[in-house]
Amino acid sequence: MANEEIFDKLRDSIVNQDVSGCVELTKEALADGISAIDIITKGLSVGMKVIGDKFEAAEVFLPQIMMSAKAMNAAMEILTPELEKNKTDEQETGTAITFVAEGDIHDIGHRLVSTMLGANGFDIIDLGTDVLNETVVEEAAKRKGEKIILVGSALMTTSMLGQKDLMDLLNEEGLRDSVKCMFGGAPVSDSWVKEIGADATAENAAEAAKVALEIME
Ligand code: HCB
Repeated sequence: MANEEIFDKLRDSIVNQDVSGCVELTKEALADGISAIDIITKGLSVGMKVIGDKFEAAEVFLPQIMMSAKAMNAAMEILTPELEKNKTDEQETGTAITFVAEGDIHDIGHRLVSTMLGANGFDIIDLGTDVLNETVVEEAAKRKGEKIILVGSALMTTSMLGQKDLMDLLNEEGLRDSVKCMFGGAPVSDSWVKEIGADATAENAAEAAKVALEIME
């Protein structure tokens, strides 16, 4: 099967909530020599975007999205060890404190970004989902003086607003200059990141790792 055909089938398996089909196709794609990151960005994530758009258009409902997420998670169980295989043991890369904004439980992209940062030499402190800004600031304060990057995800326009509050809180606590701040998730844009005074954003997990390495240099 040509790669494009496999990517289309991976996308469709997510859109059609075909959990076992998605797992089989993922294994097949790996066996064909396609990289885990391409399987995710060119196949599975495209499917998640399509199902999200269908949800917005009221063509599908929450149970269908949950099944699509189940298919994505099943594929990620196979792909995560592949992503970790390329782990570099570089010293001094720094620590990434990763989290999903308060009120937001979308964690698929967050876990993917955390895995990719770990594979690129960062020590990961994963605070999970629905995280209070105060918790993030507390973790950053404990490590003042170390090389730290805060890596926040928000998938909803509502939870994204909390990123501005986090930047304000870091400023109030005198911590802004001791950490780098990168935010991402579907609604996060370059202009938003500039507006709130953060350092960077990234479209996907591979780019997030690249950008994080650049801004930590
Ligand atoms: Co959810 N949901 N959802 N959802 N959901 C979205 C996010 C909508 C956009 C769908 C839509 O309407 N089009 C929408 C938000 C609308 C808005 O605010 N503008 C929405 C809504 C409304 C809701 C509920 C409120 C629905 C309801 O209950 N009525 C509810 C909210 C629950 C809550 O959080 N309090 C809800 C629930 C769910 C689930 C539980 C069914 C499920 C989540 C399962 C889980 O994560 N464990 C879900 C899902 C799966 C989605 C969509 C379909 C896919 C999200 C996803 O996993 N994408 C999403 C539609 C969409 O995003 N277009 C929809 C795949 C991953 C790989 O991509 O964007 O998360 P990603 O991450 C990328 C990228 O952004 C970047 O790298 C990642 C990897 O490549 N990145 C970073 C991420 N974080 C980064 C950080 C950095 O520093 C840098 C880069």
